[in-house]
Amino acid sequence: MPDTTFEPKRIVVTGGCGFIGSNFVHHVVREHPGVHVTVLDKLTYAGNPDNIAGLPSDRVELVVGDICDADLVDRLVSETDAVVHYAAESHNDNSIADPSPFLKTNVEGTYTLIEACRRHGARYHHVSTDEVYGDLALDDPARFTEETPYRPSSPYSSTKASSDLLVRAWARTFGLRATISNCSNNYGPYQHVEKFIPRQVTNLIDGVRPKLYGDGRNVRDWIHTEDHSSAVWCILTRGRIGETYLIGADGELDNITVLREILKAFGRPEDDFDWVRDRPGHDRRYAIDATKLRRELGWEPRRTDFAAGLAETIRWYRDNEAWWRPAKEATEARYAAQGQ
Ligand code: NAD
Ligand code: TDX
Repeated sequence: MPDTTFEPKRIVVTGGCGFIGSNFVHHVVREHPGVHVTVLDKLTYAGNPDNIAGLPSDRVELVVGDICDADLVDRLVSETDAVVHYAAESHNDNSIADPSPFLKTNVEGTYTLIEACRRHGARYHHVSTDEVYGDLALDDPARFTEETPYRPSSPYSSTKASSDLLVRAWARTFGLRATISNCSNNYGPYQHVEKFIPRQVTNLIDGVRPKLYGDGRNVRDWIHTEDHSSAVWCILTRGRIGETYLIGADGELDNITVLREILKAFGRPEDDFDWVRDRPGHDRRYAIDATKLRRELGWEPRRTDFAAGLAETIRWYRDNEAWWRPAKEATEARYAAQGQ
């Protein structure tokens, strides 16, 4: 275990009105009382200020703006101890339909942030994805580790990989005080209805059949977003500068198994769904080996009962229709245009 701890008093959280970033903001407010959070968020279709509504105004400030706005970013970074960077275009299907905002936000946005952090000597944590490693075969005993070569498949994952490489280069060349984490698939409340689990749950609430891509056997390694947040805090405060840590909770499941679990929760027969057009370049399997994070920093996930976490998430979508309803129609129209 490291014997030095970084204790930030002020942090900037980019993308703090999105799914995972807002969970992190709640986590910090709840678990770390001395810390002030400035959220920088552009409020794209995926950002919703309601995600952080009700948090104490002396602890959390929302700045609506773009991470590509160098002047704004410079000012905010000059006033903070650390930046935790979640803001991104995050959805693979959207990146196939139009890659351009992914390049702008994920690559140029990261560049803008790390330039400001190097100017002001701020600590920087970069939130990334296991998708930078490409995919594994279903029968491959291997899992991703920090040593796995980068081999991204989609426009989304290639822009995330690009941003990771910028951070590595800035750490080595300019001494940027950076860490990187690559996490597996998150689930939980406040996830946009374009993503797999919320899409199927809200379809079923609407009496619409769920939609499964390909043969349904693609494997994702699920982690509750609360466990992702505790891992990011752990790396921010105790991780070694310049290091990458993989985050995962041993949650491998194929899509059809997850879908059948959701159908069961709605009392629907297990084949009550539609097969739809597969995603081009669809990654087969993701699997994380989080040994480094567990051994070196002593982190452990707590929300490892997937069935319980899924039931709670379904309940949240049933109870919070006003939150997801405004995005549902446009999302489904987009999918329909793509034959999905
Ligand atoms: P999300 O799409 O729910 O939220 C993204 C947030 O970023 C939104 O609030 C949006 O308004 C904001 N944003 C987008 N472009 C911006 C810009 N140019 N300037 C400022 N703000 C901007 O995403 P998410 O699922 O919460 O993912 C958050 C981060 O975690 C991303 O970096 C993603 O790559 C990473 N990640 C996600 C998963 C997952 O399962 N969803 C897994 C591993 C890593
Ligand atoms: O309707 C659907 N039907 C379906 O079968 C949708 C929306 C998805 N799928 C499949 C595709 C994937 O195999 O479900 C799986 C999960 O899909 P997504 O929710 O789109 O997630 P994924 O592409 O795995 O990427 C997610 O995890 C890694 C996040 O969106 C990324 O931001 C993160 O980096």
